[in-house]
Amino acid sequence: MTAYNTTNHTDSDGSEMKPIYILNGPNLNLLGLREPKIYGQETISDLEARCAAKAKSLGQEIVFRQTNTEGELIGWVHEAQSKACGIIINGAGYTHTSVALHDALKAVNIPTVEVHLSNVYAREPFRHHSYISPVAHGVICGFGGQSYELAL
Ligand code: CA2
Repeated sequence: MTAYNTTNHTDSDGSEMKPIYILNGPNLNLLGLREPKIYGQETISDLEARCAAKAKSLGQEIVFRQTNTEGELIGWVHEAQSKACGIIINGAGYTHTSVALHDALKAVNIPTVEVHLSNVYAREPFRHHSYISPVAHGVICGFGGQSYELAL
């Protein structure tokens, strides 16, 4: 996945400008290829481009990543502590299962927004509980790709 964080970007006061990490969990690489009625037609690359355009309009750098592996996702959360100014995370299935992801997000003290494409509360009961929500500053769900833009 492309990383949109370029080097040597500075803020107006000359200080280093850190990117927002946009982290995506398992199976989101299938976006646009399966289940379009639930998740829409947009592919993960389309979503990345949408986020990059929104971030550019805000003068904000982003790093956009997707993984199917819990440990890799947790490693990126740890990395964000020193390299990012915030996290936007769609934990996908791990949202509803991962105490380890909860613990990792709790351990980093940068603003975190949980996002979902679908309205998880209008879906099966097992999607109504999130291990991320208690350690996120805010939650946005149900707006498709726009959830990510709102988070930015
Ligand atoms: O609505 C969301 O963004 C979800 O995080 C998506 C997850 C789901 O487990 C959460 O409850 C809500 C699923 C991501 C898998 O995405 C697919 C996309 C196309 C085809 C199959 C799966």
